[in-house]
This record gives sequence, C-alpha cells and structure tokens, in this order.
Amino acid sequence: MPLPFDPVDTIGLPAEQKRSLQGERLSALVDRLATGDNAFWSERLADIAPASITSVDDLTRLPFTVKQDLRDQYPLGMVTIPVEATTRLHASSGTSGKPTIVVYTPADLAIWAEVNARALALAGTRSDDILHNGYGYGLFTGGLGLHYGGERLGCTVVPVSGGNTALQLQLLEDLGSRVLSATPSFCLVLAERAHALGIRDRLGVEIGILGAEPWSEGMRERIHEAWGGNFTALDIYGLSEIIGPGVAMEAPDDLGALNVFDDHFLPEIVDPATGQPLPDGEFGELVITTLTKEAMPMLRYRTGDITRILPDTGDTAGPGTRHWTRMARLTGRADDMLIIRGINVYPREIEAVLMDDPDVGANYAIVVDRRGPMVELRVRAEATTAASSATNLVAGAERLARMITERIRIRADVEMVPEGSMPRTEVGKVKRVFEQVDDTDPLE
Ligand code: DLL
Repeated sequence: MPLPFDPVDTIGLPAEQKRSLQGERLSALVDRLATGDNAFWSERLADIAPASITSVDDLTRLPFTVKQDLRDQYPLGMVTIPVEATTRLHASSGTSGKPTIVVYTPADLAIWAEVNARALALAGTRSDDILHNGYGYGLFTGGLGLHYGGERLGCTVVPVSGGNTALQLQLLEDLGSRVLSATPSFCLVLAERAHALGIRDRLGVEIGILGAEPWSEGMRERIHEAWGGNFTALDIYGLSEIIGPGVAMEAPDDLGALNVFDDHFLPEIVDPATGQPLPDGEFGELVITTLTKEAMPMLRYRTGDITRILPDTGDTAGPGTRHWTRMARLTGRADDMLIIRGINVYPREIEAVLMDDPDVGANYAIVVDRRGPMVELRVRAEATTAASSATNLVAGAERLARMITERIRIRADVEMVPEGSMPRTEVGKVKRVFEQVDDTDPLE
C-alpha cells in the first residue's frame, strides 16, 4: 500500500544548498523583524541594517535573545504577527515566577509536525506503526509535539500522556505498539513495572523516543537492560522557546549524535561566559536561531544547554547520507553547574560515576546541603535488586564515595538504599538535584 503522506525527508540538503537556503531564510527573517511593528524586535534590531544580513556568516552580528526577554515580554510581547492569526499556545513552567509562553501559527504547527515526523522516521518509525505517546499533554510541548509528528508520518498515535502506569502497560500489551515516546525516567518506570508484573516479554516495544530530560550513556544501558531484547533508546532534543520537541534527533545507526534539523533551526556554540562563538568540536552553550517560525521567531536564542558540534557534519559522502549538523548529546545546562567547595561539578558527572557501578539501579538523588558555612554534597543511590542486601548497601556506599572523590575530586556523603525505596516520576520531568537550606530533608 502506498504511504498515506509524502515520505518525510530524513536526509536534508547538501552543504552548499543548505547554506544558501539558510542565508535566504535568515535574511528574510531579519528583514521582517527589523521593519515590522513588533516593539521588542524594532528596538533590539535598531542598529542592524537588514540588507546587510545576507548569509549565515552574518549571524554573529545579530544580538542574542535570552530567557529573560521572554519573561520581560510576558505574555505575548514577542509575538510578531496579529494574535488573531495564531492558533496554539504552549507554556513551560520555569523554576521561578511566570511560565514562558510560546505561540504558533498554522504554518508553525505544520513545521513542528514535519520535524517531529522526521525525528520519528530517523528513529525507524514507519507509517504503519502504533506510537504510544507517554509525554504529558497540555501546556507542555512534549505530548502534542510528538502527537502531530506521529500523525504526520501516518502512525496511529495513542495519546496516553504520563501517569497511570497500569493502563499504559495494558495498552502497550494489547496494541503491540512498537514505538514508545516518553521521558527516559518514565520509560524506565514502565519497564520496571512490566517486569514486576511478569509481562515485560509480552510487550513488543522496540524504539524509545526519549527526551525532555538529560540522560547519560549509563542511563541508556540501564534502559536497555530494563527493556531487554530488541529495545533501542534514542535521544530527542528540543525546547519550547524554539518549537518544542523535534529540534534534533539521534539515529540508531549513529548513537551519540543528535541530528539538528538545521533547515529550520540554525545552531551555534558560544562560550557561556563571554558569548564568543566557539569553533566546531568545542563544548559550550548551544544557541539557536529559528529560520522559519512565523509567530515567535528567535534570533540567537541562548538555550543554556551545553554541547558541542561533532565532526563529519555536512555532506561528507554520497547519496543516502544525512546532511544535518551533528551535535553531541547534552551534558547538562550551564545553570545546572554546582560549585562544591570551589570545584565545578555537573550533576551528570555524578550520574556517570553511579551508572558505571553495576550495583546501582537507575534511581538516584543529589542533595546540595547549604546549611553550614561549607556546601556539602549528599548522594542517595538505589541499588539493583541483586545488590540490595544490607552488607552490599554499606560496601556499595563506601565504594561510590571513593569513586566520586577519585573521579570528580569532591567529597560526598553517599547512601545506598534498597531497590524500590526511592520515589518514581510518572508525570513530568524527573527531579534529581535538590537544595537543602534548613532542617527539612528534601528526600524525606
Ligand atoms: O522538554 C521539549 C521536549 C519534549 C523535548 C519532549 C524532547 C521531548 P521544555 O520543557 O521547554 O521543552 O524544556 C527544554 O529541557 O533546554 C533542555 O535543558 C532539556 N532537554 C530537552 N530535551 C533534552 C534532551 C521540552 N534530549 C529543556 N537531553 C532544554 C537533555 C533535554 N536535556
């Protein structure tokens, strides 16, 4: 049977063609923003002659946009077309204060569906698949982003959202869904519960489209072990300010690289402290310019996410080879960095030490204890079932504390707890780092 839709382009354009398309799109966007009637953009671009922006080489002459701009322009100050012409609104709840609001036109929604269809297709999803979509529906972009992507590809989308694990497992079993989209933490919860109920081997899930939270290679191994057999866990990246999920996607034949859909989202890496552009290969803050968004485009948006551009980006080879800019999976956010007695530590470095230990399961929490004059670090890690005996827990905690000191050069109070004793996150993003400022223990 023919595909119900045009096949989705998972390959992209060769470098030269892509560059000229990006240049045209950038120049048209800057012209529209500089000469339009949106007060924020008129002011921000007051010193830029739109005609002087003709190619991607001119990008670095443009000003950055930051999260604070969205807060200052709350709720709709950054919408560049009449609000009557928009058809959707999403919001992400920040750590403090008001949510960040993003708005879409029908054309924006079509692009969003397209990039998510691409992401799904890159992962190996086919039009005859049933897509079990366990991302939250609502203001969060995860649910509806993957939903429309799945429909665009021709899948049968199950809009199950987060939570209600028992129902989710029943649907997975009865429908035989091959593709599951969810946060990595919820994907693990589903596998764990399926295992406990003795039905894991009756589930046919083979592909996980996992994102919205940072997750390490060690976590990938835990997810593969938890699902067993044929399961491949793949990383999807995105953020509301740019569009939602579907900014970049990992492919099963190139694990570790996120393919950035750079005909729509132009990536750069800058030094997080100075904002200076960094050469390909160096770690820094990811900055994205939306090339095609209508309602709420972003010029050089500082994502706060840390990554680097990988080599072999562009067209190194012949037909069938993908041309997307490749970037490393995210190592954390610039603002996630903890400073423990003068040493800079990313939570993911601690996760990497924990995941290298075969006795540790997939659950852990980090407490930054700010009660005393010196900041102290506490780590609680859940053991695997096999390693949950009392003696193992004591020995494991000592071993992990030693490994953290050796590899990250910080001292941490480590506690290892039996399998099943830490809470699971079934809805929304998992929280692993907690602050302690008074005698209320954030883990109790
Ligand atoms: O989390 C969009 C999304 C939904 C992406 C579903 C993938 C799947 P926000 O709620 O605005 O949007 O949060 C965006 O989450 O800046 C990163 O810090 C983090 N993030 C998203 N995907 C990944 C990932 C959605 N694959 C923020 N790896 C981003 C690491 C991720 N961090």
